[in-house]
Amino acid sequence: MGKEKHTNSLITTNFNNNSNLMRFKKFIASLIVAFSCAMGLQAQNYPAGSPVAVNGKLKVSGTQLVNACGDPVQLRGMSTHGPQWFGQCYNKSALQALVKDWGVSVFRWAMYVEEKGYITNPSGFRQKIDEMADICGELGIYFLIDWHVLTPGDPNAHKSEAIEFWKYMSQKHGNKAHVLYEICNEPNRVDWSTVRKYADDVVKTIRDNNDQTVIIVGTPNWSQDVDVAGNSKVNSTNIMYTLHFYAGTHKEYLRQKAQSALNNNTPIFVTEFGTSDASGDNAYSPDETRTWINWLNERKISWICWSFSDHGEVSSTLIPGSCNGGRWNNVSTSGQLIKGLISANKIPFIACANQGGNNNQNNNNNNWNDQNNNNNQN
Ligand code: IDC
Repeated sequence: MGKEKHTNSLITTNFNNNSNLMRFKKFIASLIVAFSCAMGLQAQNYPAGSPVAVNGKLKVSGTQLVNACGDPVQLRGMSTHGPQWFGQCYNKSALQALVKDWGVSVFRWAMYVEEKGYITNPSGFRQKIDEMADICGELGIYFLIDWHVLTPGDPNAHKSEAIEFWKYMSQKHGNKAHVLYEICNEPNRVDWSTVRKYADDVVKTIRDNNDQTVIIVGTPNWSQDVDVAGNSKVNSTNIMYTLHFYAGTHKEYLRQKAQSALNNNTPIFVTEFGTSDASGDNAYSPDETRTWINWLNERKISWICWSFSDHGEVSSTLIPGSCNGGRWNNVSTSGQLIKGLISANKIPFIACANQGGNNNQNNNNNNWNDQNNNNNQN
């Protein structure tokens, strides 16, 4: 044996030693993972025909969100309310219904920073986000992690916590095709140069770990000043800017502001809107909501509705008590409207091969949500 060892080549000799062989295998495996990550790929298998399997890792081209092949993509979906208050609304069964019955392609996690949110229990909330990211991945929909800056309105107030949070998230989820980032929900009472200082640092933190994932940056005035942000853009690729509207408050003038931002080559993502006024609880405005949604659909701008919760305020889409009973289709008046709008005039996804998901399906995959919607329990 010993003699044989010495007569073999160094590599073969090492293979005679089990622990070295294991180490070599691990090394090769890590090389494969590193190579896949570098290519923007990931090992996760998304369900055939699902939004992520069809589109893969998203990017930004001009003002447009595009799939891994560069074809335009419009995501439509629902946002949580504050998970610190409505945790019972967010679990696998809820997500399955949102995918199957509502037809969402994106789910947003509104991680309130204050108001009994993240800073009260960072590791607990991080763990919950990890779980939700896994569930969305299993279902093949995009998952938007929202650092929900609201009070105070200056995102720099918790910048060190934000940096730590995004470092963790970008290391943990950065190379998954389905995870997107929103780094400050609604800056308010601060100007763009102040928000931009925060954005520059957080974007750098994220880009140290992944250089591709789409990052959506909040804009001043409760994410209405997309035109102002567009005049002095964040210096990185795959950046979009947040536009929010509440149909009972924000109307044509805000669409005009958004249009001027688009004209100035500013990519926009509506990560939150409501059917009510800005309080979330008055002035149900179905006609203005439809006007907005038509406007967004015409421009293939992605949108997410506030909120998937049973809070009982006008903007919440479930009737109070629904979550505890797991009645995910027990919609409020707003919910009825929004559920219809998610499926209406859907812009078909264009199938994209070899894009980082397990895209082994054919062009029928645009029927994915339609088929699912046929199972609607309502
Ligand atoms: C609102 C909730 C409401 C809650 C309040 C404070 O609907 O129940 O009491 O937050 O936490 C936003 C914010 C979003 C607001 C929503 C409606 O992003 O957190 O939720 N809104 O006021 N911007 C404009 C409106």
